[in-house]
Amino acid sequence: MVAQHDYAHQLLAVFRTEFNREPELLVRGPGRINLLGEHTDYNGGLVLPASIDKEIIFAIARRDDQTCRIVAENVNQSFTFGLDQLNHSPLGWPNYLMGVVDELQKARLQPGGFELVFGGNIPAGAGLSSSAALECGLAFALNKLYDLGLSTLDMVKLGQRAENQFVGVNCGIMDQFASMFGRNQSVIQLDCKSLHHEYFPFQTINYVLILCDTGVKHSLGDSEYNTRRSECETGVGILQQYDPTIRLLRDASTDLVDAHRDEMPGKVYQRCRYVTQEIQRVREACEFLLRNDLTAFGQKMYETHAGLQHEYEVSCPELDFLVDQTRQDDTVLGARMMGGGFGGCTINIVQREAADAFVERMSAAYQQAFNIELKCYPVRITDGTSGISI
Ligand code: GAF
Repeated sequence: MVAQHDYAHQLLAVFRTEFNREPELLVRGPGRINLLGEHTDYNGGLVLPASIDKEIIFAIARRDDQTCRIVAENVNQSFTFGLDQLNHSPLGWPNYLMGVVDELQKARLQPGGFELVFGGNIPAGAGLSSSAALECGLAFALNKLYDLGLSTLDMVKLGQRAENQFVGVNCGIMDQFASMFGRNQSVIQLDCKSLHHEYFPFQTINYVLILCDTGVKHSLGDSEYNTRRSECETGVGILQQYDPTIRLLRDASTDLVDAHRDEMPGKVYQRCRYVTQEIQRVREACEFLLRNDLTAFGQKMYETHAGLQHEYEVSCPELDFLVDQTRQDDTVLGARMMGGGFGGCTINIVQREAADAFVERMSAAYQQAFNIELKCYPVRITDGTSGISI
């Protein structure tokens, strides 16, 4: 993969060829990782994501009519739509962009047409939120170009609504928030109920974050995601009978969930218990970050994985295998599955000098067990969505 600076030049060249002019603006929209706090966002709980150096770059300029012409450089596809003709596209990627335009229009903001070339280095299907990067990057660009007056938080919420409503994926707010609000060398502790957020230092001088991509995406992922959401809502409904102030699972403690175990279907109890414990884990893990104790932090990652595997049941054999491989490895501080589950990546904190050996070992073991080539991505925590100059 070419360096991003070179890649931005490449996009510029495509823009000039395609549209015979210069772009007015270059924007980078990063993907995200999540260190802890999985499946807590839609329960109003705490998450701990960060934006990373896997990103989408946008070269964009206004048009003085209602036409939007877009080129997706990575896949060598183009798509044109009118601002008053937002019809779902079987190509997939245009829907994230049209979703943003749709939400702007619903908010009675009127961007004009535009010409756009975008592309980047976020691996497809790895669960690094290329969708949030697309939504946030376009919202940021149109907000700037058309002076729409949206705040950063407005753009986060707009991106999430685009995904929920136009794309039809019922995600929480974590991915868009991380893509927009990321900060270099920090993780964001986001309270998904109040949307209050705080940055915690994540210094990785001696360590490197490595994502191991299973290369699988089991098809039951989407339906199980929705099932988990409704199991959590069922749990809230039961707890509410005893404490009407409980609106979301984040309002309940693990003790309260335990106290009402007998009133809950077994699976609902398991889900509620995991979520309340996971929220508490994020709180404790942030204390470790303040002390720069990545060893203790890493143990929390293993606890999260166990919860996701056995109680929330969103892992899969490939993810469990990759996490198990690290358990006896004293160059790894922590590992767990990351994101919605049923495939995608594990996230690992690995000693920097042992990183190459780690990748070699993991790749060989995975190849032997599943006959799939393991892709590993070392990632750096960066700032969130912003304009760039080259
Ligand atoms: C997916 C969703 F998009 C997020 O909102 C979040 O719920 C995550 O799964 C699980 O933590 O990435």
